[in-house]
Amino acid sequence: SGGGTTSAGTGGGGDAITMGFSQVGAESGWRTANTKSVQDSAKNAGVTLKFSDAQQKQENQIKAIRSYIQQKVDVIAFSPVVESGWDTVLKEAQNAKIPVILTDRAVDSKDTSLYKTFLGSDFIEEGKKAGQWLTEEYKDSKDTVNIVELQGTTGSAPANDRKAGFQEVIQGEPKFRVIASQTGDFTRAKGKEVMEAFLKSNPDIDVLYAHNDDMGLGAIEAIEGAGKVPGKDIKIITVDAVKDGMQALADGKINFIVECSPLLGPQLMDLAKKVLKGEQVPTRVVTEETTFTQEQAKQALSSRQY
Ligand code: GYE
Repeated sequence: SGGGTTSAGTGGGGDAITMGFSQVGAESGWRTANTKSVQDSAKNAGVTLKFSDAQQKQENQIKAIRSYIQQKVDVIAFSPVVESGWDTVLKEAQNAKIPVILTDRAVDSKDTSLYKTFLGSDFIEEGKKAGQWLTEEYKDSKDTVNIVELQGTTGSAPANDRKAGFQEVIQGEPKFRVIASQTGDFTRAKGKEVMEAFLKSNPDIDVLYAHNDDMGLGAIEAIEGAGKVPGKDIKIITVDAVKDGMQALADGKINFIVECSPLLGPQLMDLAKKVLKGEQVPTRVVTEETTFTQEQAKQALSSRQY
């Protein structure tokens, strides 16, 4: 081939790494904090970031990944909106010899050689923690506990797993009844809308389990609109622990939050560098997280980063 070509190729700057990152969307406070974490840490790590927002649509993510392959980025990272349907595009990346790192959400591909590692939370564990708080809260009660559930985005790993983990813990006790369960797409608007419908068709709701803070916050508006007191008439459990959620917890409108950390950026940049150096990385990196009661939220609020 022709010598001396001065190509404007992306990998021209010696050690500099170019990462293509396909984000789920901007559906929640968690997501906003996650995007900021990825962008800030790319900057700090000297990684050139090509970023795209898929607006919660898988087809947009597939398009973005294909364009990163075409642009010959050094590494592709993405947070898959749903679990299924990734094999073809991941194969394309593999054939182009571009390593892929999953962040935040998992894929259900049988062929685990399609990605190098998966960095994110254990969503089953989060669902279990939500269930454990509930069983403890009602341990002295024999009455039926009517639960409604606001699920995350249909087919997403956190929706599937937060439901499954919760179910696993409460199913041993017949007094716990999930009387309605629907997706609220992880958004405040949809959480409010679906909760309004729940309240209309179920006069006797004791507990709301929302798969994220934002849907819980939307539901609080619906509950107040129906003349009920959130946190008292209807107890509320959510997941994430973003600022607005923590504030509502401290104010007594939410009863318990299971933390899910969006601050994945620094670890992601670290993993990308290692992968590109050919170093061994663990196939699964689990984020460390805690839970918050109302009292703990009051203590923690001022020091929360997101
Ligand atoms: O809990 C929710 C967001 O995938 C863990 O996505 C993430 C979830 C998070 O929209 O708020």
